[in-house]
Amino acid sequence: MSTPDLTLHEAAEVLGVHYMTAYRYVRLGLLHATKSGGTWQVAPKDLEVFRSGAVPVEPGTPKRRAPWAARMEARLVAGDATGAWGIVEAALAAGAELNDIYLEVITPAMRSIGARWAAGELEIAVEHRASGIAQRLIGRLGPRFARRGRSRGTVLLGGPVGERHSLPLAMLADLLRGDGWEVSDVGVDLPPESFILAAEDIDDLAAIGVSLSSIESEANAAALCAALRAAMPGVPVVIGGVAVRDAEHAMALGATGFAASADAFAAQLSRVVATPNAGV
Ligand code: B12
Repeated sequence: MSTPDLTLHEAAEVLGVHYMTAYRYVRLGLLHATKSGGTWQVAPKDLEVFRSGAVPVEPGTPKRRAPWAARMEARLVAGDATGAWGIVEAALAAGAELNDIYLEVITPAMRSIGARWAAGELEIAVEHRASGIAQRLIGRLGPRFARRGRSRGTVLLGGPVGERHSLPLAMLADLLRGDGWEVSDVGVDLPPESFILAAEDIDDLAAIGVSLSSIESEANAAALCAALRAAMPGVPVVIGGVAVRDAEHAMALGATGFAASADAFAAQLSRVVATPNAGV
């Protein structure tokens, strides 16, 4: 017979800490617990993992880098928005940069959730709930990416008709803002005509970024690239996102350029500013 789960009060007693301290461990994803009938339950094996130090007690302790992404994933899967924000705060307090929170914490957590959903391990409702929490985290973090001073130019970002993955676009927008660009994020599922109107409205348009996460919207992405290039000659139209395999795929979709990541795109944009006719 297996040993029964402990209540969080019992787990706190075993650990010799106050209940609220044990609760904080759960919130930070340090101690795995599940909620049953309104109370937290800790499996003896999870308590052992915690006690063995496999997950460090103090976030950011030297030489034992805290597994922030795994903790974030646990909070997102549990639907625990407060705990997820706690992970963000703990990671920042331990010295993580804002970019790291997006690229090293939230992104791997969301990708893993996507893989687990695709493998049939997680219900779609769990993935949707996790997306909602990620959206709120981005909403709170976004304003911190703002840079003072003159903008380097404006980048227009959006996704084609049918595309529903707005989170990648929102994170990309903040990462570029953090790099000194003004960003106009017109969102996903946008008809080419509206995208073009938004482009025509920008005086200092440096480049257009099209985001494609779902291969189902590939044909619409190609139509969007063609329409943008016809309406905005000379403006680089770069495509990226998890559904774009490589530069060859990007060219086949009619883009003028490809970037495999937000960092790669930022580097390309910097080259445009340094040499205005270089293209992206
Ligand atoms: C959350 C999510 C959803 C949410 C989206 C919520 C939202 N508001 O965004 C919902 C539930 C709506 C959803 C729906 C679907 N989804 Co979904 N989803 C995801 C998931 C789990 C996370 C996406 C995310 O937030 N990633 C985190 C971001 C930051 O990471 P990122 O994509 O790497 O973004 C970075 C870079 O790619 C880059 N980048 C992004 N865009 C661009 C653009 C340019 C120009 C450049 C330079 C760079 C760049 O910069 C970003 C920031 O660093 C992914 C899993 C995954 N691997 O991404 C699946 C995933 C993208 N979804 C998938 C699928 C299959 C679907 C559905 C078809 C499911 C279905 N049967 O209904 C639908 C399709 C909807 C549609 N038509 O678009 C597949 C896509 C496979 C494919 N390539 O076609 C994935 C990969 C899951 C999987 N493992 O199978 N999904």
